[in-house]
Amino acid sequence: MSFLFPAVTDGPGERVALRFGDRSLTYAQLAAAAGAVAARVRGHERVAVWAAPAPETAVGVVGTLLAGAAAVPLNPRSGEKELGHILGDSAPSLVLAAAGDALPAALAGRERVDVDVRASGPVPEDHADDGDPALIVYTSGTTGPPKGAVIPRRAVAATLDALAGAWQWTGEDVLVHGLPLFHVHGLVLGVLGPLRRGGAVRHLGRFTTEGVARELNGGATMLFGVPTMYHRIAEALPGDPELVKALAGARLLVSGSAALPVHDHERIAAATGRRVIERYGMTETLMNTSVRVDGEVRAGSVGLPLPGVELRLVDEDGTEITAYDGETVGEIQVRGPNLFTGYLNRPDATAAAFTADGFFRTGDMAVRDGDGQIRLVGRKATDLIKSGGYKIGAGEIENALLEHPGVREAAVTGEPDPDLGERIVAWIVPANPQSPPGTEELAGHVARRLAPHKRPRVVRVLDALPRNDMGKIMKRALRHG
Ligand code: MCA
Ligand code: AMP
Repeated sequence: MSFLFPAVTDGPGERVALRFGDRSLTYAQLAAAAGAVAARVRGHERVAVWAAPAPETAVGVVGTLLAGAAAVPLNPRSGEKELGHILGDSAPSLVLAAAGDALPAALAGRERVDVDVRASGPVPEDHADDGDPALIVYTSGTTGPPKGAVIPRRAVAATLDALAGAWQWTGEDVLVHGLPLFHVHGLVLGVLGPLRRGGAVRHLGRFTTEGVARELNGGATMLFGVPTMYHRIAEALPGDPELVKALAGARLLVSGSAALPVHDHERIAAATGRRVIERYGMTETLMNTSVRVDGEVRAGSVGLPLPGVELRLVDEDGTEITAYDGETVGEIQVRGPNLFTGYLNRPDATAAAFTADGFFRTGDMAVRDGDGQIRLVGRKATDLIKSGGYKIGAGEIENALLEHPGVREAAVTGEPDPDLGERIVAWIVPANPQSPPGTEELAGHVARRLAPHKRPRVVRVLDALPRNDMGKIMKRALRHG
């Protein structure tokens, strides 16, 4: 395990590793508390972690990794259907949570271990193989329920070390963010990243521009966020000199999970003199490309392939595009130590995701500029929506909507949104045209079954959905106005 987090075992013991609000843990305290978790987890294969924005989540995941087991982070806001699916699919034999956390009924029959950040146990010897699973992270596809991406330990190490090079990220850095801890961005980059470097992370609990200003003005050096967060920062900057000062003084501002609008990039640059760096990744691949801290920063560019990542663009027939012309569009395919090993229990989906020569098909469309920098231009599948940086499959929301008694037919699309990037729009044919269910009713229904971030923001009622001769819904015909 010293392999993943040398600083936890041999590092600067008295230095602060984690801070969540007014609760903080030094490296020595983290090692002791994670050691205690590891003693309970040893011998288990997969362990669920109730991934609230709290130090117990970090201690639970590190303890699980110290024990050589795999952690399955759970969104504490997951609805009953989504949670039921994840638990049924990943079959964790333990659930780790903070002592005070009230867990939902879906977790009732499972053995629970309370994570105590003041507990103490020895750090076990590391017997894990670098191909062993570290994390199972659930991610949405176009149809059906989310799939569990099995992320091996080597991928975590490879991606974090590649980013350290690109960003000159060291143990001196103090990261601030308010990202959720059940996805790669907040958990792998945002928590495991600082711990691998021997640095610190300060989590905001929930994202606010005030929190960002306070922490960056109070010693934090780096900020990670999704574009929605940078949009809210860009909106706040003109009236907030503290925020201007905070961003201007930061060593590094990084955006990812979705495209950062050029307008927001430019507004932040104009107000603070700082350019936000973009990196491009996926749950299945961790990080593929990044702008380098010592390289040229161009709005809209996600930079160069990271060391160790083989990246190619291919056209419709799978032929590699060799042009560096900034205009020939192809699908990004990647290969390297940063990749997942497959979708849990889904050999069919795993096989479909890879080419014969072992490249992962990202489904992201891009061009390559003259200097090799990658610019993303869209996605292959229109049924994948990115809202607030969360990936959301249209199919899973349609299925949830169809379970509402007031809905006869449903189709879900994403529409441009200045704050969220895309907003989820539900087009429904009501069971009773006289009394269609309203937006709040359907949003609440989806939030309770799946998760609040998957709820439709807009509901549009139609007499019939546009269909082609085969009966397939023509989503492109579903446009407002
Ligand atoms: C609203 N809420 C509801 C309902 N409506 N709850 C139940 N039922 C409802 N009908 C609650 C929400 O839970 C929340 O509660 C509050 O109302 C506001 O919700 P919302 O409007 O959705 O939140 P927001 O403030 O607009 O969120 C914006 C955000 C968020 C903070 C930017 O979208 C976010 O955290 N995004 C990050 C996504 C991310 O990390 N993606 C990484 C995956 P309360 O007020 O209590 O909070 S991509 C990835 O990992 C790859 C590898 C990569 O490249 O990074
Ligand atoms: P997820 O499956 O939630 O991990 O999301 C991965 C997807 O987020 C990628 O396939 C991209 O479509 C998108 N993404 C991640 N980073 C960026 C970025 N910097 N710019 C544009 N899209 C991004």
